[in-house]
Amino acid sequence: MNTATKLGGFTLGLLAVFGAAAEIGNAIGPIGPTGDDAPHDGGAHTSASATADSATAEELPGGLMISQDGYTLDLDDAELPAGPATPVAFRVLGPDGQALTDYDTSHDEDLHLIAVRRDLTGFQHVHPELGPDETWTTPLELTPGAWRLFADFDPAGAGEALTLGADVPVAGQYTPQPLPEPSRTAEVDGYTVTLDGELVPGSESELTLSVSRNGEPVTDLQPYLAAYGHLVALRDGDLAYLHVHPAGEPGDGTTEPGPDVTFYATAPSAGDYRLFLDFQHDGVVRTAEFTARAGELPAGTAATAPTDQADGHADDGHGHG
Ligand SMILES: [Cu+2]
Repeated sequence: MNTATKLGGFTLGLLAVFGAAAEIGNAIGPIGPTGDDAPHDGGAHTSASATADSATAEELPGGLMISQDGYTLDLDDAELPAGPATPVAFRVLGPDGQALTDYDTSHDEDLHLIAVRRDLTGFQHVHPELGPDETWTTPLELTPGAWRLFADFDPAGAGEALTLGADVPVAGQYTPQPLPEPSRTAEVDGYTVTLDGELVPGSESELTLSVSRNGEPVTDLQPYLAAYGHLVALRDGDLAYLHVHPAGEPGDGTTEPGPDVTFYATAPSAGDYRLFLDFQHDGVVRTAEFTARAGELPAGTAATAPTDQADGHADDGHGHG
């Protein structure tokens, strides 16, 4: 493209602007008070967390650590074989070093296990069984590649859920998949799910997902995990696990069984995220996947992508209440 050469001189200026924006982002991001001369990458972990660890822990997205607040995700195996139903076993170790067996139920389950390959494919959300040997077990469908496992649970009495994450390699040849472009529509098994709302860096925002089938809004979604849907959002690049909660519970009068399911989600930074919506209809749980972008990416190209509103298009089937 010859515009590129024309804009050559301009690029340096842009780089300076983006640099400044990155600085601001970093300053706003974690905590604020300590941020004078600590280098972003190196010293930040140790110095910032030492001065204000409780505050830091709350600001950090979940799922980035294998051990947090005294709890550790302890996988039985350092690597796993590929297969359609590979047995996976793990324990959650408590502050006393013993396997944790007492949990407060959260979203209808004591522990939620999320498995995803690091390229954000292969998403699975399962509920392992806690055996008498204090070990959680479940089969997972694993393909070759680098996998990330998240255990999302609420230790009894702790009053707060925790998400620990651990890497596990699956041997074999594979080709990492690129992240799909941001999209507001996902198809799964004949269902169409549309996404309304924006992820906003650094603050909570409302996301509404709308389920239809054959152009008809679905109004008889079934409760799943104490809501009419369950949403997991992971940040592209490091798989930070976002805090997401549904608006209302089935039966409390604030939420309907479709077609709209509303969530509140907080994106910790600008960037791309992969959203995984689990919903249940006709007795089957399905997952609709979206890429969503929070804020502006310093990519120049994406912001002006020619995917305007398709207004000229006949917009039948939309927005029936
Ligand atoms: Cu779950």
